[in-house]
Amino acid sequence: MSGENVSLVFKLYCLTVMTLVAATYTVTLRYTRTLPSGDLYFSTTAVCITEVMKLILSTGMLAKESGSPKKMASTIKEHVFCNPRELLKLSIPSVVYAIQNNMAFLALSNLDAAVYQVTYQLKIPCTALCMVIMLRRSLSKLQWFSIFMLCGGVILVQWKPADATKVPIEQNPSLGFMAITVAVLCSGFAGVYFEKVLKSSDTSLWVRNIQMYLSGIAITLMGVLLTDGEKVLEKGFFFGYTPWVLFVIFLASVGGLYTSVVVKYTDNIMKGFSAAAAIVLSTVASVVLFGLHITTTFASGAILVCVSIYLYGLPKQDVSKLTREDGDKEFKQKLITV
Ligand code: NCC
Repeated sequence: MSGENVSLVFKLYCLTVMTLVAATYTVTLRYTRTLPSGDLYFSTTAVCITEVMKLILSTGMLAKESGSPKKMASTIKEHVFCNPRELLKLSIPSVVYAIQNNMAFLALSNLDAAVYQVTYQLKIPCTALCMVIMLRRSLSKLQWFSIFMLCGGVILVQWKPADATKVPIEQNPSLGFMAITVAVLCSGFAGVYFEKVLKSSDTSLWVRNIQMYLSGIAITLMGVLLTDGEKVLEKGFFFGYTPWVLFVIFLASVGGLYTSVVVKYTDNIMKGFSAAAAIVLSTVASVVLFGLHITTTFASGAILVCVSIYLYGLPKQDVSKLTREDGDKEFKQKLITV
């Protein structure tokens, strides 16, 4: 399937699943890190197992795409075993994502999930900046304005008063905010780097994922040894694992794969805009279907999100940037169709 002929319904489906999984992931991860029981699992091992899961799932997807085991084996041989240069190229986002994924655990061990989700939205302008620098995308002043408006809108839409119930663990909010800052920078850089590599050749998404997750396993395993090595040797790799921890790993794996599909068929800025639209639309659907009561903060955020989408899609006036116009029109058209 090429980016052009995949249906809009499929793109919408992937975006919606990605957004719902991300919301569930953050809340569940926070829950598993704040339980009163002393048997807290090692977060580094969960990040590592997630990479293993994503490798297995991507190999399954490649098998489906290849059609025959023989074809799949030759693809893996050509792109993985006989291509150390490409493996090395993909190890860069792999390291950065490994840091980001570990930072999410650190942040959610020290901050409320709602505070985390709101602050994490700074990744929207950060990603746009990376796209301008790394992909040489040009953005008009109005598009920059709309990106910051989107960021503000998503913050308002997701705004919930921090959970005042006392958690039975010690927290360090400064450490939590530091972890979010690092995660925001990592998300912007790694997302755009992966998109650049993916779109600069015809190599299958699943091959790119396999290349990235292979180094991901090695890097996150190193993270386990360096951070929790002694304790893991003493208590075991899977110490403290409960069904909830397995659920976090499942969500992280599925969410990661859907993210890669979304980046393949849209782009990193569109991912931010569409995820925002998905949050707004799903809440509006809940109002219609279940009579959910919406707050003034949500309504103002939703208006900001809609206006920002409209502004981002407006054609640029600058003649020197006409090459981006078609893409922008297409972007606007897609979001209007949504
Ligand atoms: O921050 P975000 O994504 O950009 O992080 C990308 C996540 O996807 C994984 N990934 C990326 C590319 C690829 N080819 N394979 C992958 O597995 C990375 O390892 C990284 O975990 C978002 O846009 O908000 C999003 O947020 C994450 C997550 O909520 C945040 O990182 C917070 O911890 C979502 N991940 C999950 O829900 C599991 C992602 O779907 C969307």
